[in-house]
Amino acid sequence: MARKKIALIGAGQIGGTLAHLVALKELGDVMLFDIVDGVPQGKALDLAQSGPVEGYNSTLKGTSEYKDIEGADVVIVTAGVPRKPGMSRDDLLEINLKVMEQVGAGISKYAPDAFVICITNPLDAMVWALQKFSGLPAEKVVGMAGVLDSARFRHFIADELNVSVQDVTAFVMGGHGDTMVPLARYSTVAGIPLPDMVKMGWMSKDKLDEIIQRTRDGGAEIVGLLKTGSAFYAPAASAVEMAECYLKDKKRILPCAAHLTGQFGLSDTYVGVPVVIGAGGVERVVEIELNASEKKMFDASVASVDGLVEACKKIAPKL
Ligand code: TXD
Repeated sequence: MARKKIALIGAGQIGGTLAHLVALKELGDVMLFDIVDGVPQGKALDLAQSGPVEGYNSTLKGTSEYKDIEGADVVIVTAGVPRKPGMSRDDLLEINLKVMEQVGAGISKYAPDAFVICITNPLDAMVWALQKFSGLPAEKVVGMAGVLDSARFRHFIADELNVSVQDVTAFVMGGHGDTMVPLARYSTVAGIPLPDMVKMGWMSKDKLDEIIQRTRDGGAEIVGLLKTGSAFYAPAASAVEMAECYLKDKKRILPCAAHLTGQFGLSDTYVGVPVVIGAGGVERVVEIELNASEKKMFDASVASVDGLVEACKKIAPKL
């Protein structure tokens, strides 16, 4: 069986880590793409040279030409610029929207059958635009945020309770950002919902609320520590998990920014919801029931995503 091909658009912090993880897990051969000539080539060569030590057989190459992503089975997009001091949210939106236009054209021309995972911020608006620019079926274009946000939630809970992260599941919905909705009721320790853990005296309600807030601020906490750049190890691991589900038809249920067509009362919106990921891409949206306060938080989160999408439409009227 021929190896799968994984194209990584953007060879920065996350792109390089993605390449390493894909090779370590032998998910396929890697084509690392960036507009900065030399960086994807240099990172790919460095990673290829760790192959003999690690014992992986993936082939890693770097390029600055879209034709080299031809036939990719999976494309993971991290291309874009980060927000710099003095740059407004709209400035960032405008720049990264142009990047999505280029990337969408490249994917549409050379990898129209790929499963595409977008990571670039502002995530929910960028994945929405990338799907439109690429013209790929919406079930084949998803955004990565929920897996990362719930991994942060899981880590904090496991750390607090001194239990294995493997036994903690967590659910985070909504847009990626301050308005994300961590759902305690649907998050569990060995199947026991978190509110029950509070009742059992394992954790105070205040501590749980503090962890929920820390999860919401998870990205900013890391930016604050690193000072330059944002998180990249956990974001890369999260996207690789999504890619693996698709390539191995695992049908796992993961929170992803997915295209909604009526679910949760929303249409033509990308927002974080639980979905089944398998060989068909997003095979099903899991429409869980939200209580009144959860619904209020989710609606507020959707409204902030809508605001970004409206701003995109103003910048690029053809969307
Ligand atoms: O949960 C999530 N979705 C996120 C999102 C979690 C963490 C970080 N998140 C966002 O991912 C972050 O705000 C950025 O928008 C992306 C990528 O983060 P990374 O840390 O990898 O950024 P880098 O190191 O700046 O890498 C971006 C690369 C860089 O090498 C640029 O040269 C390249 O993108 N770039 C391009 N590549 C291809 N084509 C174009 N047009 C282009 N423009 C810049």
